[in-house]
Amino acid sequence: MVVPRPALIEHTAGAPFLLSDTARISVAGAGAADVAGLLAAELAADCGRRPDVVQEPPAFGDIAIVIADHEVPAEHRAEGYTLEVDAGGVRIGAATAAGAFRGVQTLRQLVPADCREDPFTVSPVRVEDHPRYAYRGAMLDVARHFFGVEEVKRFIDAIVLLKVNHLHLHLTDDQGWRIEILSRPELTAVGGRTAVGGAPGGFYTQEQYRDLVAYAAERHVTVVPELDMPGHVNAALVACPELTPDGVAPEPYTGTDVGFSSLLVGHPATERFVREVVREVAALTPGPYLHLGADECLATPHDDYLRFVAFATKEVATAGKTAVGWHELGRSDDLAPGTIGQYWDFVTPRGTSAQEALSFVRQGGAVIVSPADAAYLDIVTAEGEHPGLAWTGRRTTLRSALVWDPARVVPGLADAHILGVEAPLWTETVSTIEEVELMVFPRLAAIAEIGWSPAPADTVDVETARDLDEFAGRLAELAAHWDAAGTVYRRLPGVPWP
Ligand code: TNX
Repeated sequence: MVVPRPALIEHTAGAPFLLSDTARISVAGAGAADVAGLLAAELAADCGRRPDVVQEPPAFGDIAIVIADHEVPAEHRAEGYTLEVDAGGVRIGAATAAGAFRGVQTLRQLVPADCREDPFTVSPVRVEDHPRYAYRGAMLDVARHFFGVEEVKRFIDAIVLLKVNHLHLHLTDDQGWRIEILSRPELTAVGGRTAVGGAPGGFYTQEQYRDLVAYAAERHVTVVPELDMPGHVNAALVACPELTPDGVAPEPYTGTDVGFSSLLVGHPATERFVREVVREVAALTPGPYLHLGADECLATPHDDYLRFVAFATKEVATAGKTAVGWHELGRSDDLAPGTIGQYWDFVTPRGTSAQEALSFVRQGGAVIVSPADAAYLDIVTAEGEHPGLAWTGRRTTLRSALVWDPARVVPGLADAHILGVEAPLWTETVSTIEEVELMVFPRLAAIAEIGWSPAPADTVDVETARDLDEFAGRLAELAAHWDAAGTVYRRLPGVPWP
């Protein structure tokens, strides 16, 4: 029954709802018709029937989508919704189109996966739901291996079912530059050609990228573009040799090491480069965030690193966006105010990572929590598995992905300063979209549950709060929908898979 677990779900008495051939989707309120159009398309794809969308009050047996402020309490308006199912019909109430769209995802999961049966029924239920965190993200590394627009759209289709609302695209790295920059066509013409292990490169033209961002936005997903700097820049240096100390381009890189490349800090050509790429990507981005990476800068001297991130986060602010960076960015106490940190160290912090994460809060920002030993979806689930990396030193099982809590990772970092959670998929070893899905599902469902479902009570330990067996039961029901949609997932042990 529904992943992520809703804040409140009540199975009510009475006869089930039956979707007849004459059922319609009745809409009221701004944005309801668009959400209804997506639901109609989903019912057509999943169940082989497309109800008409009508701007009329619902009749017996219709699905109603109503968007109005009073449908949800003020504090849950952004994405909250109610869903009621009984013999008379289905009703989704929300204050925003985003809320209604989240409610539609719950309905899709309540509809039987084998809904081609004529007519299908949905058991009576009442749901009152809203997310714990505003940010629930998935990251796709399109730099190590490239994934085209249609593949990323398919990925978006799969993540929205879990109410994931941010797609972080890791657009640049040593192995490739994937976003067209009009003022520097060589970044993609040269830097876009390569990928790990000699795989075909590729890039998004600005037009393709806009189309992708619009596709995501229609599904209430915000794209967060990442331009990783000052490290992870070999592909940019190959394309723009004026950025190197001697003006000589390095060799293209198709291996999987990290931490060897760096921009030349304080160099006027570097500043011009940062300004241009940040401005163009900001202009392509309707969402509030632009991610600067700034991780693993082992080839950048410490003082240069500090100087660079102060400069670059302010360039992002000047371009009208909020900078985001991996937690190393918190080494600087001179970030643009409000800069967001993304914590990637373990569920139990090591070294200075906790301190670095807290630095974002001191500077008026917040933190996205992505512990590498729980939320990195490229880490193997079993020893010797391929694809996958094993640098964390332990497998990331379904249990490791589920049994932790964002507010119990960094001491002193509570929900008030946590923007949300994100599960990154790095693609050094992942080269097809099927492999992407195999790594992402089902573990993304655990991260989505942590991001959406209510916080466990302070008095309850996290092992007790996250009931793996109960989760596994809901996951198995969800998997029937994955099967129907052709989404690939790994049949991890401990789940009664369909
Ligand atoms: C670390 S943690 C990276 C990436 C790698 C990933 C592989 C972080 C911000 N960067 O460069 O792809 O590990 O798991």
